Amino acid sequence: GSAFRARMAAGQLALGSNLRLSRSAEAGPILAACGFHWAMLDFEHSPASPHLAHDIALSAIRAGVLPMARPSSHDPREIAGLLTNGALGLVVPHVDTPEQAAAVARAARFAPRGGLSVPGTLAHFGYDKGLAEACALFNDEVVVTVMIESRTAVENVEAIAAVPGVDGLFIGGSDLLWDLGLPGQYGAPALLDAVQRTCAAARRHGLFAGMGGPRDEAPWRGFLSAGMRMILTENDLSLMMRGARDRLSFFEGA
Ligand code: 3PY
Ligand code: MG
Repeated sequence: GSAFRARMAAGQLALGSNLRLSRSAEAGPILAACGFHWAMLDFEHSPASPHLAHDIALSAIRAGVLPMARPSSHDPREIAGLLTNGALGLVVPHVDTPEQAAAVARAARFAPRGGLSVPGTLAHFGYDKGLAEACALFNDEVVVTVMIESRTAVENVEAIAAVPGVDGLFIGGSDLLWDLGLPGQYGAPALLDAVQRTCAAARRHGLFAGMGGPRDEAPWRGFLSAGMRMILTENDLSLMMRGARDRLSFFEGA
């Protein structure tokens, strides 16, 4: 996570893709070759098994792509399974309160900074480090982001940003727009307002802000100028469909 953190500290963009389909350890090196900085291993909205955290995450780290897992819950046991098997970051869905943020932040680091259960071996940094050294390094390297994706979360965003151990705030545009009664309306002023509030809270507390969302460029201009830096560009399914449609339309028109 140190290369990712350096990009955030310098105000640069960190570009990621959500992996919904990819099940192979090739995913990380492929994303690296395309210029991506991070990947989201999605366990909330994909049928992937937690094996993915091991198979994809470790090769992604070696390729220079930060593997961030999105768990399906806040359960510390699920979070521990993902992090101790290879993921080096979290994008935790539906964090609405500072209490929830504090609990997931604790679940993501080893003592004394948290309550993450210590495995026999931690493979993220190679197999030559002692366990104590690897766990201390993990505590510094892991990147913990919480998803702001409801009206309640936006109301609490300042308090959530103040929670120790939270590194970034990540807006879930789809869920937030649904909660606002504006499904799919990425150009809605209410979303830009939530983005600006989230970016301002992040700045005040030394965090970074990120989001995923629309295909259109117009809303992105507002989100980027508000300070969004950790960007979920799209997912492997949509990338494949877009590439396939481009290619097929060439042959259909030939
Ligand atoms: C959302 O938009 O709600 C997501 O969870 C993904 O970005
Ligand atoms: Mg969501």
